[in-house]
Amino acid sequence: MPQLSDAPSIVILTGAGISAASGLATFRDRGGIWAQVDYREVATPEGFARNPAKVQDFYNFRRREALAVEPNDAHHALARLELAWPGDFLLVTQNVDDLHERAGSKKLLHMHGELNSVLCLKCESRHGWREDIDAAATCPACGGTGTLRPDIVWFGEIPYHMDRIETALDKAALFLSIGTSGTVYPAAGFAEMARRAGARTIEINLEASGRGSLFHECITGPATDTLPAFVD
Ligand code: BV8
Repeated sequence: MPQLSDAPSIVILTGAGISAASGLATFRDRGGIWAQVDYREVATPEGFARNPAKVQDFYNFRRREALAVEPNDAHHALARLELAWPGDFLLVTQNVDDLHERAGSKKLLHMHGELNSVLCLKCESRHGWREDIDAAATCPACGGTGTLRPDIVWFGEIPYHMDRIETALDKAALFLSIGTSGTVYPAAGFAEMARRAGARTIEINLEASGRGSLFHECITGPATDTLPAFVD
């Protein structure tokens, strides 16, 4: 663990690898989600326009799956780090599950949306949602039927909270990249942005993601082991 006084401001980026030990599949590892499903069919606005039922089924399945699992030691370690951190703290997750908040994280932004939220295509309202979305689902705000989509940022859409994230990266003294392959932009560019702004950058991953020049340090192994060791 670095001296806390050396790191008044921290930004942490998490990806699917942090939820792997809870039982949720990652995307690009062997046997991952994108090895089984074509992302263009289920995670783009064009795919949704072509076959909304297929997209709803994909997210209904993942919503049910995420509700059935529990946060792991890595999620809990980050919640403890937030409590102990003396300076500004921001946890940015690419994950659409709610395991960070269920572990107790509060200073958290979901840049790719959330499985437990729906977006109405008619009135643009957002609502907490833990059920399947089917063709009969009704928008709680406008009463529209069949107008709800998962509140997920698909490829080609603009990720959420970018202004707040970029402001935090600009003044970060420490940047942690945890359990992400760093292949999807703009998140894949955060380490470089933080490093350029003067942050110490650390990758914490099962194995090095091969982006060594971006990081001052790389800690390898399952996040459930390495993160508690790093934090405590
Ligand atoms: C945008 C939906 C403009 C949610 C997801 C060419 C060049 C540059 C960019 C582009 C390009 N062509 C297209 C683009 C843009 C595109 C993009 O980046 N494409 C890539 C693929 C080239 N990006 C976009 O379209 C984004 N929008 O750019 O808008 C803009 C931006 C800013 C401001 C203005 C305008 C929108 C991206 C949204 C994508 N949505 N999916 C869902 O269904 O879940 S992406 C998908 O990948 C996931 O959702 C996830 O969020 C994201 C990242 O994946 P990872 O979390 O990293 O998972 P992965 O499987 O890859 O890696 C897991 C890692 O964990 C591995 O490294 C593994 O080793 C490790 N691991 C495994 N087990 C453990 C572990 N680590 C530790 N412990 C373990 N136990």
